[in-house]
Amino acid sequence: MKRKITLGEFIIQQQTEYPHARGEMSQLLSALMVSGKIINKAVQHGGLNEGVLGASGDENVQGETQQKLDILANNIIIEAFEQRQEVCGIASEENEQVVVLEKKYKEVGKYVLLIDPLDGSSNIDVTVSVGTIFAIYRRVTPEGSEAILKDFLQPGLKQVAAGYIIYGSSTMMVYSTGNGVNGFTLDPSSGVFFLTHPNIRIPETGPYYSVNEGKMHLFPKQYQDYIESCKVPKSEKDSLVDCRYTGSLVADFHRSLLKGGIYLYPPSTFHPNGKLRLLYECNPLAFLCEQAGGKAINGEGRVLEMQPTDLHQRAPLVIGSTKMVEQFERMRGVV
Ligand code: AHM
Ligand code: MG
Repeated sequence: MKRKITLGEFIIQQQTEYPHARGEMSQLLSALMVSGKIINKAVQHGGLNEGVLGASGDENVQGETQQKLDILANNIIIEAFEQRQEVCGIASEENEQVVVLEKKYKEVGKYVLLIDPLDGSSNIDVTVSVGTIFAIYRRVTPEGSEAILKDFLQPGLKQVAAGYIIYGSSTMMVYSTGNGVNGFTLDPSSGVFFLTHPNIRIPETGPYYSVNEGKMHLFPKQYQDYIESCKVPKSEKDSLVDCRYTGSLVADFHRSLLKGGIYLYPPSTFHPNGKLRLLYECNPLAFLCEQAGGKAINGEGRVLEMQPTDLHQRAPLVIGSTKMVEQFERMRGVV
């Protein structure tokens, strides 16, 4: 039986399709793959690694409790790119300011990297799936200069690549460079990612809706109405839509991507702009979702068209199977 193609081979194959490519994107994706393997090891060891689980005692810029593994994952990725030349700066959910990779800014560094190093970190201590989310943009300032905020505040449409590494019952890297979405599963015995999910297409509709219903009373009425409607079969023939919500966006999105479904993080009285970060969470997943044939809106318009004004800006998110998101839009009266 022919063996599956590895992620490393796939990255090189993609590069050869662009004869003028200098290989930076390949290097960059490889560095993310290696970082993902190191983070995976820390996540999988869980309670065996003394002192790695639990809260760090600090808060991030948004006032949220940082877990020790949040910080570890953040450091692993930043250190990986400090050794390399492809990226001139990193913006992270865990850092108040942009991290400028000083050693490199006089060199090539034509990309900027935006990361949520460990999404779903409230789940780390209880062995529920978590993940690393990443977005890559071409810088807008000239190569050779220091990266500035402007390089990071680009609409999601400008992403040249985005993806995530999910640390779950198996570990997968799912990404897109704007030419479809592919998924790779880590073989724990060889430490190699193999292409297991080529050309992922999100089903037009699906059997699940994902939302934190415990906060339902805090959501705008249109969201409440939509969520209620998910519980009512439209006709006798209609199958029921089940609720699935882990509290890890990356896990809830991954399920919707493969099985079909809709994920909502609405605005609420606590978080008038929703809780999720536009640059580190909404944009990369919106890019993947659209690349897989799905739809992602901020409740009103396309997520990828939003012009960010702030690094840690939040946005509401409704994402998933096209027909389900469109049904939400009809009920919300935005189309
Ligand atoms: P995090 O990046 O700090 O983990 O926060 C984002 C997480 C998402 O993964 C998840 O969907 C959401 O927060 C859960 O929030 P809530 O507990 O309000 O449902
Ligand atoms: Mg997150």
